[in-house]
Amino acid sequence: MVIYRSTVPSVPIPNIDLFSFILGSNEYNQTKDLNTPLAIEGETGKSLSWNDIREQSSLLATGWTQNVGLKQGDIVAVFAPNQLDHSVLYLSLLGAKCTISPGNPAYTEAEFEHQIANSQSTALVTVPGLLPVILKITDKLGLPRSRIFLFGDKQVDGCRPFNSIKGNVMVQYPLQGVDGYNDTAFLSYSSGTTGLAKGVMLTHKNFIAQILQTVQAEPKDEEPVHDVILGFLPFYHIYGLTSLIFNAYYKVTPVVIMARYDLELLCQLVEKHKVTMASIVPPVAVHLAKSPIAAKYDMSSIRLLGCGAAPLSKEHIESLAKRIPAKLVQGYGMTETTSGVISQGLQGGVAGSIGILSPNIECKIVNEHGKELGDDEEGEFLFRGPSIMKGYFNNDKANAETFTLDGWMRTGDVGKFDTKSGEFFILDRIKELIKYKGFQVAPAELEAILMGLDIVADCCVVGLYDESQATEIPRAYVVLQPTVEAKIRKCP
Ligand code: 4UW
Repeated sequence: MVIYRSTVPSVPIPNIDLFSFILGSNEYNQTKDLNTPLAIEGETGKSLSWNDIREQSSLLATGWTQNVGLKQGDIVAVFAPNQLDHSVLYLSLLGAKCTISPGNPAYTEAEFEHQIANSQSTALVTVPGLLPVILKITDKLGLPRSRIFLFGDKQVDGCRPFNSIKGNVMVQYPLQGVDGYNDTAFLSYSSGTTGLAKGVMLTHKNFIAQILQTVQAEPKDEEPVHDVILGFLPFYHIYGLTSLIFNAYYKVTPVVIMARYDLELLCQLVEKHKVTMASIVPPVAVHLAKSPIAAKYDMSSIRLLGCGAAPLSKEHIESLAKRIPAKLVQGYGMTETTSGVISQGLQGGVAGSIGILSPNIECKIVNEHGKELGDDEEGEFLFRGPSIMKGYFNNDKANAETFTLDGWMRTGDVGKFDTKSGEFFILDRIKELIKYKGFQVAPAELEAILMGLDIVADCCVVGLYDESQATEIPRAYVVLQPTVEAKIRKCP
């Protein structure tokens, strides 16, 4: 049996809470100017420095406890497009020893309701534009408006801006009474290998491991670079949450925040802020490579593009390189692995590979009967290590299906370890999941909508890959009710 381990030495993970880990002193924040812009709102240029974020999140942490009455372990749902003070909100809730359940602001009403009810959230933060739909749900579920908070500075329909509840003393860290190894920092939603979205319990340790593993894998002998990151990946999704908030702020790297993806604005911001790094997904790579918009701008400041969340073909990699001569590194991760576990790293890798294992992470590859396979053999990836989730929230069945008895987590992704290059490749997906532009689409959810229609007797939704856009697109196969079928047949 082969257990793959990283070629990079392991790194110890301290038992501390994530709030204190990010805000406590480290090798980066001891040497950088903490009063310069760190979070920069792309459209307005408004910004927050590391010191602003530290002070505001610490005051707000006290406010959540003293002025709102949130208690350790309370779950707070957050639905919003990327905001300037998203990091302040997240850190403040961690400072108040709460668990954050971030969700997609583009959800439908049913999806919002599923997450709010399933997570058992006792408070919620959103933007005024989403209030009408959120209030319909929270009123129904009995979550009072005194527990619904808003980004911005306006009170709307009895819901307060969260900035108004700041306390007047800063919370002291390290926090007392938080078990970083076991307590859940984020309850993110993912459909995993089957069915509807489930709460993924990610501990403080999972995030700290993810950050330290990433830092550990970086080349040590390079001159320090003053990077600026472009941040359009959503802060609710694990890829954006780790790369644009926790990893960036741990290393005090400025992030230019975009509320949503827009190619022209993206290019303008790259030019204006001399962006050096961006985390992207395959459809964005295709846009950047092919769109005449991108050709109008100077993108030469970009030195590094990280791409993941779905496969990117060699052809697309080559056409992007012609337009942006930056290093493109591919990575692979899941919500359940707290982001990247295999990555080409800054040193790059073979085109089309996903790279090498992160330190601390173990991988094995098995066939459909669970038999362990060896080098160059294709099978399902299983992982073990400190950034792998604690489990699904209140879902023994899914946990039993996902974890083996000796603690390996199944991924539903098929790949191999290629001996020639020494790198991993991802080749297929055997789980019920469609990736549309990097976003999760659960076939079960679309099937449930179709089954709700009177004319549908049965259906099945699958993802078909569209090479031109580098994304899967859902396709439904439907069996109509016999009466409808008969009517159609009668049509001339
Ligand atoms: N190639 C093919 C890939 C790839 C992939 C993921 O929505 P989730 O749960 O999570 C993500 C996370 C992506 C990510 C995080 C950190 C990181 O460094 C990185 O690389 C730059 C990417 O998307 O979906 C997880 C599922 O997405 C597929 C795969 O099926 C996985 O189970 N996936 N990365 N490079 N497929």
